Amino acid sequence: MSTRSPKSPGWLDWYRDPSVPAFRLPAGSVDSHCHVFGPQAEFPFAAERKYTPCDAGRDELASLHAHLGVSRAVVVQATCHGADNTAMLDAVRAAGGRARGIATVRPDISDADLRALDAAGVRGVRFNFLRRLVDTSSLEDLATIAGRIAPLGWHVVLYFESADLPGLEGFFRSLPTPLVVDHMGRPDVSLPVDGPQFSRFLRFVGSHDVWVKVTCPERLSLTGPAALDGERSAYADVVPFGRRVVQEFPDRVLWGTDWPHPNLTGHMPDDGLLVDHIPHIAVTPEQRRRLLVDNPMSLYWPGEDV
Ligand code: 0GY
Repeated sequence: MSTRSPKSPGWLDWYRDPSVPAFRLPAGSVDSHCHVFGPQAEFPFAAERKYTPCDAGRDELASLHAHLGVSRAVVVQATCHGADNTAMLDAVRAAGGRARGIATVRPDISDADLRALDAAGVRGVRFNFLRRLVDTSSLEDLATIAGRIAPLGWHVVLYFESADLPGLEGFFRSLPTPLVVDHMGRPDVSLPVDGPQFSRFLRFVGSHDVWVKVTCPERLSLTGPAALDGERSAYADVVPFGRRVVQEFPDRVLWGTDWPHPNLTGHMPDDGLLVDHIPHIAVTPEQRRRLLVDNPMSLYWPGEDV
């Protein structure tokens, strides 16, 4: 039995009453980046976690997706659950084939356990380099994990700060799987979109088998959610970055909500507003269809119809 822990100080709960987006998601749209937290009483958080969130379970995630018009989901293991993937797997199972999972595993995981994860719908592992979230495993351990999962056809999801890319890029290039980068590599959006930092990121993406999640404008934005010019162009300072990635790599971009939005203390986004961000970064119907439907289907449900 676990002891129930209080939320981390300043923790903001997810938005309870999201607006109806003005932008209608195309049929078959996929949320390629979301999490579940607990519920703690059923799925205790890991002892080594760096934060204690509010509960945000699979049923609440399903309700949000129904509200927004999302058809399928990729549930990414949240760091508060460590390498205990049971809450994430429960959410994937409950979706009956319409969800996939991204797990956290240790290098000594057995082949049988890896196969069981695969059968349950897991298609990748996440390597997290944010020290505020995890005590990152050694590169040696991560390379071992990548070698173990490559035969399954899985990919590695990378979460890093843009300032850390120069030091990590060589390691990333050595990995034997496709790579999927969270939140556009967390650019500093106060810097120019065509400046050295983001240009380096785009070169990395262009020179390797890298997919990019154009996610988390709310996490990256300095201007925040206020609508500008009477339009719902919230998070306006992030728009040029998302738009640039979508234009350059239309076949390798993914979109997601990041619900229930871990570790936000300034403001909690209205998930409806996040959907309304999409047409600002994917400006043509063709770009939107690839971002929301074709790309995630080919990565997570290859060969399946929408
Ligand atoms: C995200 C971002 C964050 C947290 C986690 O697993 C997590 O705890 O991913 C963050 O705090 O930046 O992708 O949800």
